[in-house]
Amino acid sequence: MKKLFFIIPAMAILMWSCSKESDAFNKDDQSTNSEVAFSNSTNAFTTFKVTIHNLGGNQTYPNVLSPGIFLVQKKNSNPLFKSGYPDFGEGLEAIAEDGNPEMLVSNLINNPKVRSHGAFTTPVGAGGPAPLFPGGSYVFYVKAKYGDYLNFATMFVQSNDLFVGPNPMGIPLFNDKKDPISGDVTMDLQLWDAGTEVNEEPGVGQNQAPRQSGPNTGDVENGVVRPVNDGYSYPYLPDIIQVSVYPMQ
Ligand SMILES: [Ca+2]
Ligand SMILES: [Ca+2]
Repeated sequence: MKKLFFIIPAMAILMWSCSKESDAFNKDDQSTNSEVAFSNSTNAFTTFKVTIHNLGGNQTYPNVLSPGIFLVQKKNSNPLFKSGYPDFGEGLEAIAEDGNPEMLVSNLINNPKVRSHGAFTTPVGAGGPAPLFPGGSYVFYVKAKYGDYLNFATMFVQSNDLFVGPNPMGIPLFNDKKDPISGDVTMDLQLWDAGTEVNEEPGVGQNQAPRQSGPNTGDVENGVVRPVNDGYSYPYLPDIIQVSVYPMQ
């Protein structure tokens, strides 16, 4: 997984030099899009297919989403972050600033509020971990039972520390009748500011991937995680991302 550190530099090559697919991506990574720490399989569980699709949008800079974290979490929990509070320091910052889920995947292993979790890293049809460009999709599968919630976070790439995901309580995977949900959940998403790096103009800032000189580069913010509200304009999320959740038979 450590080669994920090269995702953003590799993306810079892809985006600005139009080179062929970078060899920096780890094509032999066996852990891509996998689920870890799942240990309670019974017939009460339903498997869901989750698809994150990059729709592109109309902004002047390419819409790119990053590899990220996904998890099945328990009701009334917020293991990723709490809105209005500082980042927990467990790895969300590395996703929001650099598109690297490695640290957070490791730190969630023993979290009692997390039923299962993993990283989505490899776009459908790609040979290995890579950013998600317009037209591409990440797909992953989770197992859950009534009372479980889905959460995930993917970097809104041409930013300092913004990510896309549901509210910290997640998306309920079952309705009040205990039936699994099925369909588009895009309207449940928000564009969040991790509060860890001072924002620059999106698509322009020199401390943003893919222009930044390296991971974790930029002015420290010491802020809180909250919906982005910095005076800059951002695309309407349903124009740039679509997320669907379907139960498997
Ligand atoms: Ca920020
Ligand atoms: Ca940065």
